[in-house]
Amino acid sequence: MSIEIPEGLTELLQSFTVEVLRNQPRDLLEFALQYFTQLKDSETKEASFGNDQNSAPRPGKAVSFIDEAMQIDSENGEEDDDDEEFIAPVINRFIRRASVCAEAFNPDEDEEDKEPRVTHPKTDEQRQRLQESCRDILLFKNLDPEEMSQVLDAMFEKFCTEGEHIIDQDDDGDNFYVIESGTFNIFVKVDGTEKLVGCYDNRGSFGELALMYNTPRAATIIAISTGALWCLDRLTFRRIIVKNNAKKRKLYEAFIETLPLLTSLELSERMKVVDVLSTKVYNDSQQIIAQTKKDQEEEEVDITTCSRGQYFGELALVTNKPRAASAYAVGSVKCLVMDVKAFERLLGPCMDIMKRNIANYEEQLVTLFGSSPDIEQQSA
Ligand code: 1OR
Repeated sequence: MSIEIPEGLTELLQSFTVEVLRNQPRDLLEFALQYFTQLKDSETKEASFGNDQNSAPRPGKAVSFIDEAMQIDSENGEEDDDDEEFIAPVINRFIRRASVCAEAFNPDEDEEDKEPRVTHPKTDEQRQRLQESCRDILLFKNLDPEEMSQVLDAMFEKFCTEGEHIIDQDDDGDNFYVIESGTFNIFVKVDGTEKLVGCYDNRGSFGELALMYNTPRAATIIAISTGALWCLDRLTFRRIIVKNNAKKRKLYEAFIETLPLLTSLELSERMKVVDVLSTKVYNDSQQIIAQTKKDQEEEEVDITTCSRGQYFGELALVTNKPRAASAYAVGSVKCLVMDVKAFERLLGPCMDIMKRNIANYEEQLVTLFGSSPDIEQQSA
């Protein structure tokens, strides 16, 4: 007699087990009660939360957290949230496919390590193009040279035609993709209808989520031009990238817990933030972000200084407008950086805090100049 395992049971028990192991609760029954009640609550919210704001495709931008040995500032602003004129961006945690299991990898159960290494031979010219395409891929940034070289060896080229489905939502994950050229639309099903939520324009990467979290594909990706992709197979991705992320989680877990911005996220969501962060180091005076459309004649004015645990670079992503200010390193600075797609996917629940802080920027500018035309425009 065969017994049918209900759909979702494995993932449900897996994610519960992960949370138990993480939290080591003394009263397991009480913990289970809380865990499943919360899960049910968020499912109810998911069902009732509409998403009618469309996200325009955006150019490559990133948000940075400062991770530098300085004093941690307390959370800004006590004032109430008044949502009137602020429109949160599309990102809606409730419409994205729930990836129940945030636990990416258990290094002790490293069955993938026993698999033979994958190598796709390449000409010098191919390898050069590949290296160039992978230069800004955040998921590769924390790899050591040996790991990076194994990743490059394993990658293979795929040319695509206009209209080709590279990934279909709900399929199993096979490869991770790095874009060399071409434009690709991102669709996510909302109430059974496919909705365009973004676009990759000749740069970036996709297809990491299903491989990282062992979940079905969270979006459909369709080529809207001819294009060239570099693909990394699932096993190599897990053996190197996911394993590396496990190390990264250990390294940044404590720091992430101190960030006021992320307090609205659940633990598993905070861990997903760690998974997409990479580190960037800047020397004294080096520019970190550049104000767009700045009048060359205009002199720059020092508005504020951010320190450990604070963040910047979110305004342009939240408002989908050009960068409103430049940021420069004061002394040696280490930032944790997240790209715009991950920002949209993961930080929706943190909007209230960002919104409060954007209001603070306006106050600062009004104090300095008597008005804040740029930011008023941006947050409108
Ligand atoms: P994957 O392995 O699930 C589909 O396969 C890929 O689309 C996914 O990994 C991401 O790399 C990529 N939500 C989910 N997946 C996205 C999204 C996304 N954008 C790109 N992918 N959202 C759009 C954020 C701009 C959230 C929509 C609510």
